[in-house]
Amino acid sequence: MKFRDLREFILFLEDRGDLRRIKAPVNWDLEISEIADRMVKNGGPALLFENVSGYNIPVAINLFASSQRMAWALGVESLDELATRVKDLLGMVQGPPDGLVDRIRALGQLVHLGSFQPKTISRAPCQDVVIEGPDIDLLNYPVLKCWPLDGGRYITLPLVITKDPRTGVQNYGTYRLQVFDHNTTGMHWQTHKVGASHYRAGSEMGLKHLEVAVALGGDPATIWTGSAPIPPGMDEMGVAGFIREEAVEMVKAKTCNLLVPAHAEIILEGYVIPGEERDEGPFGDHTGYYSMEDPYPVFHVTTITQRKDPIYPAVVVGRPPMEDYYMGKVTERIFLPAIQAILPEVIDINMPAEGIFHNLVIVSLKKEYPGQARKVIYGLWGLGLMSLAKTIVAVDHFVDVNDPSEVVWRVANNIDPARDVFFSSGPVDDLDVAAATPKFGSKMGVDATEKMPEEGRIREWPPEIIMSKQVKDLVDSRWNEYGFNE
Ligand SMILES: Cc1cc2nc3c(=O)[nH]c(=O)nc-3n(C[C@H](O)[C@H](O)[C@H](O)COP(=O)(O)O)c2cc1C
Ligand SMILES: [Mn+2]
Repeated sequence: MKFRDLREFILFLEDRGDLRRIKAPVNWDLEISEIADRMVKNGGPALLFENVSGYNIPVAINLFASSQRMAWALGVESLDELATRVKDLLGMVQGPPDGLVDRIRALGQLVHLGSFQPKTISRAPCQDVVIEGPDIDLLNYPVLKCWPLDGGRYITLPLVITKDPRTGVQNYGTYRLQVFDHNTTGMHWQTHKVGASHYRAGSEMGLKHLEVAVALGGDPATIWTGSAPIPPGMDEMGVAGFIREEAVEMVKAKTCNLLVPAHAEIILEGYVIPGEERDEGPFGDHTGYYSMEDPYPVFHVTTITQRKDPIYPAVVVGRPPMEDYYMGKVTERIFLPAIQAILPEVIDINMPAEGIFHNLVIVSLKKEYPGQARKVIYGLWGLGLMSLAKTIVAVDHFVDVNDPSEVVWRVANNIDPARDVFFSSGPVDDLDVAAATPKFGSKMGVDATEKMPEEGRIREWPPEIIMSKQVKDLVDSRWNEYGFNE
């Protein structure tokens, strides 16, 4: 299960009966969005719209919109396989391997890692056609308008590539692009994202232009890395290579000094000018609310390269769960071992769809000393984009964080609100709708673990209700006798 590009993945999904081709004419203006939304909510297949009115370029959507498709996209049948590989890798990096067998395995992995580094090739399908000057028109692509109050049409699944002007290291991020006209778009990298930090560094250094390339399509693991908060300075393409167990092939962009994925469908090349900003929005966002107008940099497209017959990839976000939930869930699974490397008492984490990642995090931990749940909550608030988490709820290790019924039952029972709910403040997501001011606001920690005497609960914790094994066995053995199975 290795995909060179988007079309191989599409054919694979079709082969598995998990992709539908729609030949009926459909409109880019809200209609595709409504169809895609219904399909995600009903567990439907990936969609390839082959007849978008006014266009001869098909639109692929919902490619990642289920746990199974997301796993396949990353080359595995189940995400656990990938999480285990990440765990092994981290174990190897962290501590010295124990026995000889471990040592050989670790060595093998390291050698392997080398071969997963991106490779630069000189001729690439994404550059089969080169479009320049007056021929550039972003509206030649079936860019979607997703929701009625949207301020325009948005490119929703781009891989935005920039280079840190201080270090030269490339970053890849999925930041939507509002199409302003034939050759400019908004560049919606939010404050806490790596693209925005490159932009601020470029401004400080007095750069006239910050080069930007945007890849649409590519192999699915590469596309996904754009949505993952890979630590800055770590090359996403190395991560994609590790996931696919095969190096990602890159090619030098035609007109800027950036490497782009060779097997993408379409590449937009251009730049942003530090200081030049324009209102972007409104946009029906993954919060389930519109994000209203806000100034963001303007992306000037100077060259487009593409395949001869490109496929245009898109997602629609809105009230959860939607496609981005499944993309983010992988991040949660893959980053868990990394979090455990720093907070070893953490057992599991769940960011439920309704909490759209930054609103609600549920974490279970093996508590051994007083205050440990708070240590974990504060620890998470110090980790990368976890710093944006508005509410973190901590439960004991035996609680299944993925079972909302159990979580609500335990939390509601276990907390003495004045003692166990505590507040802090810090950076909040640009998309937060509640904070009084943008970007800064309050946070809530909920310690729903069973309390120790030192934590202020001096009464003994009551036993949980569990029927005795003797009686269970008795009832099992007499079940038919009661007449229930007749
Ligand atoms: C479908 C989708 C759309 C997204 N749109 C945006 C966006 O417009 N702006 C943004 O800052 N982050 C957006 N994100 C989240 C970022 O891609 C994510 O935070 C990622 O870590 C950014 O890359 P970076 O860590 O290199 O900055 C989106 C994620 C997904 C899955
Ligand atoms: Mn990144």
